[in-house]
Amino acid sequence: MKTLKIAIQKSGRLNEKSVELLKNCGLSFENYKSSLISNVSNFPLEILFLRDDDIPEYVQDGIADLGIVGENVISETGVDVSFLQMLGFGKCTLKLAVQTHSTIENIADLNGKSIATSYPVILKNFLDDNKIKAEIRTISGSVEIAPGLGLSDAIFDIVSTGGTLKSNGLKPFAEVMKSEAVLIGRKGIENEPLIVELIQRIQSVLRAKE
Ligand code: PRT
Ligand code: ZN
Repeated sequence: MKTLKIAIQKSGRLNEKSVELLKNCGLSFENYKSSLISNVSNFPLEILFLRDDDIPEYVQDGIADLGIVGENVISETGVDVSFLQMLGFGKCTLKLAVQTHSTIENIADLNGKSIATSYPVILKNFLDDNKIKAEIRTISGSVEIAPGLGLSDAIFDIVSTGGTLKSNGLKPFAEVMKSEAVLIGRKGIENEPLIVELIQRIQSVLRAKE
């Protein structure tokens, strides 16, 4: 029987819940921090531990059959994959925010302004849809400090509790997208018997949690 591969985040916000979900599905595997691949002993499955940013492309290209990743990362990479199951963890919202004293109050006010983000693709699509012309400044992290440093007029970033925005003197003014962790699969894989079985197991774990 062919061994399937599932890609999950190696470390970070989705790692623990992804491992827990697979274990709750009755899958038995070692979870060493140092290893990048783990074999499931009681199901024909290998687990690949990756940076979350790499997961959508691995699945699209068929290097992995399945993946667990945030919807935001899927949208940002623009891949063509099947959404197999929403997983209910890793929930967050991508928002536009400005300094509390800013004169920017709505998205129309962003015309001619600059916005710092680590999600330029999602932001560009949103700005285009709303016919806003703003400059996108792509930075890889610590986006919240950009307005204070004079690098941008606004930011576009992930928010969950809002604590980080607040402690950096920022306030959100528009919501662009909601996101949660999702099980994705290579296109066309959804009817393969092992995939169907795995999705059924995941769904019963999720139902038991309700
Ligand atoms: O190393 P790797 O590349 O794999 O991980 P990463 O550092 O890129 O991502 P990671 O582990 O931080 O997040 C993985 C996924 O978790 C994201 O892609 C989202 O789908 C989801 N998620 C859920 C979040 C948050 N909540 C979140 N709060 N990702 C990031 N944050 C950040 C946010 O950007 C902010 O700077 O956490 C900070 C605190 O948020 P507040 O609002 O709770 O203060
Ligand atoms: Zn990442």
